[in-house]
Amino acid sequence: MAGSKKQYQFSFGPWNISMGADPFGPPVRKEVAFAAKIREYKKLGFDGVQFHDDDIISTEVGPLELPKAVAKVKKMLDGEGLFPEIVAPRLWEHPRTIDGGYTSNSAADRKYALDRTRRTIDIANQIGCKNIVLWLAREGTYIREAKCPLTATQRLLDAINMMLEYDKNILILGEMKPNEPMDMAYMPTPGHFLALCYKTVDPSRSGVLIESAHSILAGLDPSDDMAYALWHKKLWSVHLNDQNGLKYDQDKSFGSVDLRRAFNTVWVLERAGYQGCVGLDVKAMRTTKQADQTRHLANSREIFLKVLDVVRSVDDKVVESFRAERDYEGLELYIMKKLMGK
Ligand code: XUL
Ligand code: MN
Repeated sequence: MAGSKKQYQFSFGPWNISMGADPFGPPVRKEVAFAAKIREYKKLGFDGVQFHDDDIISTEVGPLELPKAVAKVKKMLDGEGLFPEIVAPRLWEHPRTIDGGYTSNSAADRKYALDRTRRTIDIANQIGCKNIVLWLAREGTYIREAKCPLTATQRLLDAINMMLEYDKNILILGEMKPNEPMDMAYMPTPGHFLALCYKTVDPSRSGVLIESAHSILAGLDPSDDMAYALWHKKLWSVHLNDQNGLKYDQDKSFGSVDLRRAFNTVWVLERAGYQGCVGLDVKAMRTTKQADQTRHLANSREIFLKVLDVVRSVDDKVVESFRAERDYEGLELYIMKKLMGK
């Protein structure tokens, strides 16, 4: 029944083709122009583009010129047969977001964050995208006493409600991460955000995007996090990648650290009938040469598809019989042999 198998669609963001700068050293690869990046997608087997608002148009563009500027990018996507999967307000680079956007102690800075979010929704509308992703990068603290955590929670809910009311068609996808850049984030895990979803003015339009590395950084297993959100029918996108323990956010190629963890992730997505895109939020190693700067994307996609083959070769009846016998040693060897191709 090969023909009836689900075909996954893949996406990534322009930031995933990067110049290799890190906090300790400058760029090591040349900048690739936006249009050139867009031309890479289909060649690499990708269909969807993930955007920040300022990936589409500069923050300098005023409201009158906005439709024309966005139309230019939409035309570029149409020309390549690509679709915009998500748009996210980049609320962590501007001087007004130093102390957070929605949870900043400064009323003027909170206003900036809300205005910029409305503009992001306008951009998403113009480009034909309903998914608004919120990575709440600076919505947290370096020291606990800096902000009132109760007020911050309410401010986050008020901001999401503002978005849902501003546009009755958009979906809000929270992308949670426990730390970095902040010491502590107010919404450290998808579970936290899911609880907030049910308090919004429209829970049916409030959900999550889960990134593997972010779950790992929170000490959680990405496949369980994703399964939990899938059970809530609220997993609307993913950022698959990998992470070597509790360090800085590494965005390693999918499955490159822990193949069994990757297997469990794909197993959960496949068995639950996940409908979203397979987003790959992966970063090239700093040592990668210019000519290889998209290899991590192609590799991650290939690893996903190979792991999918493994997942599809697992016999549910065999799994169920091991479970019925409480023979988890046997089940473990069965899965390990699948992963080793034996
Ligand atoms: C940050 C992160 C971001 C978001 C998009 O860790 O994952 O790239 O995915 O804003
Ligand atoms: Mn991400």
